[in-house]
Amino acid sequence: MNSYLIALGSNMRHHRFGSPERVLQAALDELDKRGIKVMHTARPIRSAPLGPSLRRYANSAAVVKCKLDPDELLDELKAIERAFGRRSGGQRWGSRVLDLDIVLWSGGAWSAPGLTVPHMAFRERRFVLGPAAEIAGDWRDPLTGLTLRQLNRRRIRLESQPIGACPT
Ligand code: A4P
Ligand code: MG
Repeated sequence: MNSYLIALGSNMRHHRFGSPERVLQAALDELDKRGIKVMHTARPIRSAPLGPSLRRYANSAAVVKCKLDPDELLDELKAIERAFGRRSGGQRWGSRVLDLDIVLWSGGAWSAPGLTVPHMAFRERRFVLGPAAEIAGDWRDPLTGLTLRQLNRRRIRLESQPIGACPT
């Protein structure tokens, strides 16, 4: 069995499910329906958009278990994004009904065209680290050796530095 930490994001309403928070809950239900067992889920947070989109996001994280390898899981996640009406193409980091990213994998690192685990940018993103640390604080990032709790604290410290301050 593989365990994964998945990041969920939404900043558009869905015609059937409704608000971004409800979209995230519906996506978790869909994972379960597809045999991807949802073990823990973080409370959704609201976050200011990073990038060109103007709409605020709902973000969350989940620990899931399944037999799938990372590339197979990514195929499932993309199929769910499509089923929720997400279209490929469009503006990078534009608004989206649903975004599902693989952040961590119990097997460590995976690198192939189209998939890098750990997710390349997660260490810089409070909207990923906050929910992730809530449900899997002791999980270690294989690249830095730091736990999600440590990465989240570090992220918060960096953000509270006064502008121009030089960390020692
Ligand atoms: N890909 C490579 N590694 C992974 C991975 N570990 N997990 C590839 C998932 N996908 C991975 O991703 C583009 C391609 O990355 C995929 O086809 C896959 O083969 P995508 O999800 O289709 O597109 P994207 O999300 O626009 O691109 P990207 O670079 O993954 O963006 P992010 O990192 O997901 O950021 N602001 C707030 N507040 N909250 C957000 O959730 N999200 C984004 C998107 C921007 N601003 C945000 C948020
Ligand atoms: Mg993404």
